[in-house]
Amino acid sequence: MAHDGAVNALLQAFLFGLLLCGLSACQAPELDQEAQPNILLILIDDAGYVDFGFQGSVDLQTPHLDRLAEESVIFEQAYVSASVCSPSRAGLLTGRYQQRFGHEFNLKGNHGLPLQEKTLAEALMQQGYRTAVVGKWHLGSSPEYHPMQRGFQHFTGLLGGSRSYFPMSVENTGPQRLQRDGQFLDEEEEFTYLTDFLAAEAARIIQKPDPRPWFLYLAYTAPHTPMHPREDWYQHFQSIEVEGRRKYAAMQASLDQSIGAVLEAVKASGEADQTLVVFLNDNGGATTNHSDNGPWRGMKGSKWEGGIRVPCMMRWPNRFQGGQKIEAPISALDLFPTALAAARADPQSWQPELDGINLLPFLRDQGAKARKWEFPKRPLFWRRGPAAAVRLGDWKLIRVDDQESPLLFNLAEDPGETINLASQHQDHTENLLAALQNWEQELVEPLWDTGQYWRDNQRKKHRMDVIGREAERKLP
Ligand SMILES: [Ca+2]
Repeated sequence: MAHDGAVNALLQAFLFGLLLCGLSACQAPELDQEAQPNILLILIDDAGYVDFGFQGSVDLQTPHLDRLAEESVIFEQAYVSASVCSPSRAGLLTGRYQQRFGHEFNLKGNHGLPLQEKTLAEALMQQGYRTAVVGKWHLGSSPEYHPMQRGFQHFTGLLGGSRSYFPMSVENTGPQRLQRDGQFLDEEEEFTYLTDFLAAEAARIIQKPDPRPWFLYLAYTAPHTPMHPREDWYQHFQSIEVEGRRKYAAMQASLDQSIGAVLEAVKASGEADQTLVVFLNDNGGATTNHSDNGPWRGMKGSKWEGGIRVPCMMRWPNRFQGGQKIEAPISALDLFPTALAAARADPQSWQPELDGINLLPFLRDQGAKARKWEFPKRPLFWRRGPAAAVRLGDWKLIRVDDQESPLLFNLAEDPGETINLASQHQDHTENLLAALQNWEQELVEPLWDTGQYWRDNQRKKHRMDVIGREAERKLP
């Protein structure tokens, strides 16, 4: 009978299992070590480099992120692949230089992340993950680009790039309006402040009973404009005299509190030790939100360090030790292969080929005294229309199409990029320029362009005589 047959099959499988492991050697597997971790990818928007306690801020308060930093590996030279929102996300979620598939510029019109590209969510779904995005999408608002068409099984958030932090009217049916799994929300019913709401939604995903590991891409809009603080935090920071900075401080405090609540939900799930938490900013501090990029030259939109170098940390208690600081340059493009490897897939076998590297072997494992390998020396590239850049080792070259010769800096000696060494070091200039041009051979024409105004803006941003925050802030 069918029932007996099934029992027999089970019994045979059990006996076969006993044979395989041998009675004495059959120990419980190291479940915590071997299980696929949950993956929480937290992306924030337009924050300044030093606008966190753990990055040295003196006027802001980010206690939850500071605690996360103590428990995490800190990447001191982390870069995103673009200095504006949409292409940075396109690189992050595909693990590929976004210029390879024409997503070079910020999003415009009905465009979106090209449909032939596969996202990290699709890759992790193949590995048995349940996948969700909460927050800002900004990779296309037409139906074919909807996150639920791109590997995310669940979506709560906005399709657009920014919006009010307060509830919107039900009459608004644009890409700013919040939706949950394809249905517009009645925002006034659901929340009073967006940054708080995203934490509640994230917690809901984390707490959902489901045996599968989860991947949650939590993309905050904060502290992107508009500058909408919560009133209590705004009152809390009354000692900050500059109005815009006071609002920014309040928005950062809300962001920190929200991330704290999400981390608390992870802890309450009992799976904090087997959850890989990644924290990243999508581009440098913007000129319009009173963010502080600290020691770096330039802001959002530029190839200067202030445009592309961002705070980044990772925590996975079961796998690697917290408190490590990694000095080697890393890229947001490394997070795709790192997540794949964490999920027990082989990043090398992923098609199309990824541009980053799996970071896990370069971190000190729990219990290990030393790292297994040293970071490879590899070039990192950037380009958005008229301005492009490449970094290799301590050297960084910026090429702008209306300047006669490229700019060359030694970041170890001159982290503020104030001394152009191009004429003194023609060898480095030529080598880096050749590397950049080789990389460009592999790229395609941009599928859209944001127009002449932004092209000129790029050119002006990279002039040697545009220096200092006041001058930089005149070029949004
Ligand atoms: Ca941004």
